[in-house]
Amino acid sequence: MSDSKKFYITTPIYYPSGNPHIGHCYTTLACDLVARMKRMQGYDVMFLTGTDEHGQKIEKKAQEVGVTPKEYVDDIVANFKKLWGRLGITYDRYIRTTDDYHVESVQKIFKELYDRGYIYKSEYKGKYCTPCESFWTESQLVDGKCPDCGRDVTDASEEAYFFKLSEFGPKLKELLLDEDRNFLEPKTRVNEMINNFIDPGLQDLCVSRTSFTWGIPVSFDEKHVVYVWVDALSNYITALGYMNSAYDDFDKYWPADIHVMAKEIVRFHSLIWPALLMALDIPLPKKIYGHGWITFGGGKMSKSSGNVIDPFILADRYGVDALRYHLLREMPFGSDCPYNNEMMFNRINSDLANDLGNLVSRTVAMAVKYFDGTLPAEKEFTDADNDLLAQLDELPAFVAENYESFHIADALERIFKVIARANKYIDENEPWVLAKDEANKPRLAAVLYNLLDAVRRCTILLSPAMPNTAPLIYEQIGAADANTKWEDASVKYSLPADVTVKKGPVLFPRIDVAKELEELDAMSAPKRELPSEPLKDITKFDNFAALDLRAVKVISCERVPKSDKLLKFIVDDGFGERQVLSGIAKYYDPEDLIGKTLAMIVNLEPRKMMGYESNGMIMSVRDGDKFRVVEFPDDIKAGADIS
Ligand code: ME8
Repeated sequence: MSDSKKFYITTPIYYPSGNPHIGHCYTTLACDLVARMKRMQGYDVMFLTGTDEHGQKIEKKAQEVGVTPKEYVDDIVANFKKLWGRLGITYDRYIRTTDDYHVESVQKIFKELYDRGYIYKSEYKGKYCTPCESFWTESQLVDGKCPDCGRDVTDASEEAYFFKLSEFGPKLKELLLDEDRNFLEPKTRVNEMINNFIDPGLQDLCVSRTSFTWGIPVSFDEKHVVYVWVDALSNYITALGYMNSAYDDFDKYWPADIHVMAKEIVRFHSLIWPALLMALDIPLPKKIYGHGWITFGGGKMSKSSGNVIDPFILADRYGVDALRYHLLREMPFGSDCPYNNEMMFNRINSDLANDLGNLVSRTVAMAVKYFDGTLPAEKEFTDADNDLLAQLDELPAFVAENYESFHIADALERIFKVIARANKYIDENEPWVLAKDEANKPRLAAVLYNLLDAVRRCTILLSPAMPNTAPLIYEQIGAADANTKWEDASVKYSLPADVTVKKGPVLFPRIDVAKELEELDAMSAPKRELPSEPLKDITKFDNFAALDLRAVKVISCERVPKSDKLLKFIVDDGFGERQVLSGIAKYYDPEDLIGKTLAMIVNLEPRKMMGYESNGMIMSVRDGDKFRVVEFPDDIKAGADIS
């Protein structure tokens, strides 16, 4: 295969600090769509995704749940891979930054940059939270305090290595402004990068830290670990075997055709990454594309915002292809897109069930009804076919261009316009009227053949978005699996003249929007953990009024000898002292209760326990399998009645 027929596409490597969500799905699906199209066009594709597994955040998360960072990420990486499997993502390689070969390469890259004079040792100054052992920048602080624990931070510094990013301003500006190159899309991001970062002056970048250990050690100074971006960005070349022997594809696939990501990390990819590559004397990637965010209730959907809609549930309930289509169809080029389930259901109903599903089922049903499923070879084509055919002819180039430039929603919209045109063609040509007269059979056959061929051509173009649906449609329209090449979408009438159709199941059942919304709501409502004691029967107010509930002060408290359950109290009930027993010895040190103001039922009949008389009952509340006394503040007087 010639060099020009290779295509290298990447997603960001995601942080496995939490499970993947719909936001990660969009980038990965968009790349999958383009990778699939390129393969259909005969390209040798390398589609890379993976996970960015080092750093302080992951170190802390692992600590919180009591596992090693590697154990922590292993679990989440398994979920990423499971989700990509479920969504039919056809990545060719999955890189983990904890993979040995990546670690080895990053150490070599760091050393190389140091040897070339682009990395130097200095001091990192920041705001330090001592209990969290974390450095923060001024902008990360929340009200001037540690964003993690809310405590005060102090000015501190640590030894660190820096990358001379400041040297690259002019070259980066030239790169971003190069009209022929079109390095960064969408164009609006170019101005953002220049106005906000390059023109004010790029700062050198801190590339090592000593305040945490979960990272790649700097080979020549082991108390440092490589900090974030040199480790993460290098994945795009280490995964091809750059400075390691795990793979041997660097010369074949580099430079990347496109790095895809959302807008918040465009800065790193369009400034730091090219600067690192220039410093290493490596060719730059051809393009960076920063799409918008899938938002939810106004903010970026993220692991920490707790508003994550479970892609597994959506795929299981509505089908992988419906979910794929919806996400790809909804996200406009370069801007944000709100996610909500109702929009998805409406989209499935209108585009997939109504337009595409109906076109396929009506066309196949008519071929069965009027020709027993096999069209006659004799057909009468007329000028009435021209408009539909012209639209089909223009479609493949438009879709290819727009898929490749990540105007995916526009491409899909256009395909569905042609599908709508085909539906209209049915109404214009009224096959049910033609069928009434035997003399019209050749015309009727031509109408149905045009429709089947339109379905075939549109399905080829849709197949990168809906890879599971395409074969089902091919089967129904008698195209079998012969139509998997992109160029077949440009070929008119490639179905056999006597094509045989086959009725199949409904492709996209209509969704009852109100009912589904209700069911999803019920699923996402937080599950209540019911108390272990069920509610008792209703009782009369008098039964309550008969109980005398008071605040009492604990004068003394000690364990009952030979009992591991009972504590013996002397309490002041406001009128005098009395002795009372309570079965809470397992949960308290007696000394801790002395002086406390507790709740007590004071008019229960006296009872003997372990030889001691108990005059009343101290009230406590269940806390899991423990009990805690009900307490009042100190200023509540002994004997105060509780109602
Ligand atoms: O930034 N809408 O990892 P990350 C659209 N490890 N896309 C979204 C999204 C949303 N709501 N949420 C996430 C990192 N994404 C680094 C990257 S690359 C060398 C290192 C997608 O787990 C989108 O692609 O925070 C975004 O850029 C990426 O996930 C951020 O993933």
